[in-house]
Amino acid sequence: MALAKNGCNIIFSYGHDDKSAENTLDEIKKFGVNAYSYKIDQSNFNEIEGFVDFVKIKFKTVDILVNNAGICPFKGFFDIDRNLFEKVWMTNVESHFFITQEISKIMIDNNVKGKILFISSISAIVGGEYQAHYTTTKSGINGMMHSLAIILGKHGIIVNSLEPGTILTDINKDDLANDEKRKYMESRIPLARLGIPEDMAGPALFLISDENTYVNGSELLADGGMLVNLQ
Ligand code: RM4
Repeated sequence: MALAKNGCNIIFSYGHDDKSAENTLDEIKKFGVNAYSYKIDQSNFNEIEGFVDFVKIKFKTVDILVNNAGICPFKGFFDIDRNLFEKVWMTNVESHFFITQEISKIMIDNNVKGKILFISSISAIVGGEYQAHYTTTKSGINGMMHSLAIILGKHGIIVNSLEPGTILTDINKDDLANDEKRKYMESRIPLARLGIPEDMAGPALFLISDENTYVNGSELLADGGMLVNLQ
């Protein structure tokens, strides 16, 4: 929404909620920009090519790529089977690797000095008892970002990660429905509240805007102070 508000034409992918996607598309279009949604199971490698082809059909080139898709089915380490691990890995890491490979080719072919932002997480830096699969993927995203900052930096493309803390979205709706857990997470945050998506807009916008001319290969933590709040 922040990108549309700043005049960007948008293509966004979504996983399953058609109604929510339709509402989001309507809201984006109110800013007078071209916008399209595309339904993709980002855990299914075979769907990635179709998404990239759609982008190429709708837009001549791409200036900004935000790799955001991610899932976190909370599960104990010993209860995570291979299917679940692979679904989380494909959605959170592998899909972004290959979508970024294709979109950065479009940027290079059109000589676009673009911006790429990975939505990583505080969970790239710290663990979670029920997130062993998820934290692995968020660290993996940062490792990918570091190398792409070198490889794509040579083409003038800037690549960074944003590391949200505990932000209220569908990803943790069930987990934070537990009052005790929610109160514990809130107690960890000096700003005394969980984040909301709008709190991520400012930091994200900076990293992908023309204002950012030299921050490349960086990880920007946006967690309200949670990580440093030991005592
Ligand atoms: C974040 C962090 C939050 C959790 C989400 C799913 O990285 O761990 O606490 O709610 O993941």
